[in-house]
Formats: sequence, structure tokens, C-alpha cells
Amino acid sequence: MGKIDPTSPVPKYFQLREILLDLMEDAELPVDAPIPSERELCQRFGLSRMTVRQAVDHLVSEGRLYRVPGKGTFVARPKIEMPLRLVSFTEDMRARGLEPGARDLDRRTMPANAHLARVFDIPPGTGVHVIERLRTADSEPMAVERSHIPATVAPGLLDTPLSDVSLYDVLEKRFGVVFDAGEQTIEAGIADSADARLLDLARGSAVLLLQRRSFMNGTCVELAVSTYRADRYQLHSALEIPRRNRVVPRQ
Ligand code: 16G
Repeated sequence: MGKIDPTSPVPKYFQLREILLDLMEDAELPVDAPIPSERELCQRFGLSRMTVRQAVDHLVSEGRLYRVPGKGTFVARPKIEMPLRLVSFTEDMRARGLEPGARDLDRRTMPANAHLARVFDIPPGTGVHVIERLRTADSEPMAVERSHIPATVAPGLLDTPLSDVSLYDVLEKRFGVVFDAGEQTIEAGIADSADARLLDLARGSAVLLLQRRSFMNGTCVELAVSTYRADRYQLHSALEIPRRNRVVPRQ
């Protein structure tokens, strides 16, 4: 097991954080296992209570540990990597071996305001379906999704039950909508009280706010405005090498 190096310029709490992360990676501390108590950690690593608490607080706020009042601190599940591909929630969850779910929260058709009219390139006042659903993975709430789809693209869509059903599947099978391009904006946010309740989060928790536009033949067909749990999702992306740094192979 790692040791704290008192001569290192790396703060001691950070060293302890690294040691605990290593233990989690080596599966010595598997998911849902309790970590040693503050007192044990102080004794084992010769650290003050304040330093130990700082390391543990960090890991809790990073979503790597979770606290159960009166019981202790436990190892959290690894976060899900947010797909940067145009896949449906259903497809993504199934690929991870999780059971996708959708709970219908609200559905209505509303006249397009100026913003929606611009996004979909339709006259203001034209009908737009708004479908609000709570998405779950193995019954655990993960995201609140609000999909906007021009009514002309999918007339009668709201008559279809959309609980525990893939919207993209319905769009393809019933309305011939197959997306061929997409773009997405992701930003940090704070859960409002309604989303916090739905997502089983404390009010004011960090969330990821996503706006996705999905296109077919150059026309935007879906605008999804979604709130994802930041304690369950992380972003990972490959990095492109800028042209100036590319290694030119020798002849
Ligand atoms: C994804 C999409 C969402 C879409 C949903 C359909 C985001 C970031 N992504 O979650 O736009 O409505 O898939 O999933 O919002 P479904 O086919 O499983 O209903």
C-alpha cells in the first residue's frame, strides 16, 4: 500500500486521495465497500483528522465516494462516459449492459416560439411536440430529457405511449426519421428543485445541461434539452493533434 511522503511538495491530503484511488482501482476497495474510518486512516498514514477529512471530502465531491449518514463512507460506482455519438439513450444503456427506462412526465404540442421556429426553420406558431421524460438505467434516475420535434415530422406521435420505449425507434419505424448528423452543447449547471427531485439529488447539486440537435437531410428534426446527473456522468474525448505538431514521417 502507498505511503505518505512528508518531504513531497504534493499536499498530504492529495497523496492520501491518490492512495485511496489506487486501492479502488486495484479492487481492494470494490464498489459499495466501506473505506476505513477517519480514525483508522489517521493512524495508518500518520495524518491529522483535518487532512484525512480533506482527502475524503474531495473524493465525495468528485463522486468517487459517497456518505451514508450514521453508517460511513463507501466507494461509489464509476461514472458513465457520456457518449459523443448520435446514439439513443436506449442503445447506449443496452451497450453497457444496463436496462434503459423512460417515465413519461409530460407531452404536449405547442406553437413554435421564435427560438424553436429558428431551430427547425419553420414559421412561428407551427406545432412542435414537447416530450418530457425521466430516463433511468436499471431503475436509477439518470437524466430528464425534453425533446422538441416539429409536429409535421411526426404527426400523431403523442398518441404513442413513450414510457419505456425508444423515441428514436418510434421516429424511425413510424415516421421514417433516421438521423444522419447531430451536434451537442454540454455545460455545467445546478439542478433546480423539480429536476433535483426527479433525479434523486439534493437541491443545488451539480448537473450537466445538454442541448442536442439531431438532423436528417440537413434539417433539424429534434432539439433535446436535457439535465444529466453530474455525479453519474463524465466526459471523455479523444484529442486531435493540431496540424503544426503532427510528426511528418521521414522519407
Ligand atoms: C438520447 C438523446 C436525446 C434523445 C434520446 C432518445 C441527449 C443528450 N441525447 O438520450 O436527444 O431524445 O436519446 O432516446 O439528450 P430513446 O430512443 O432511448 O428514447
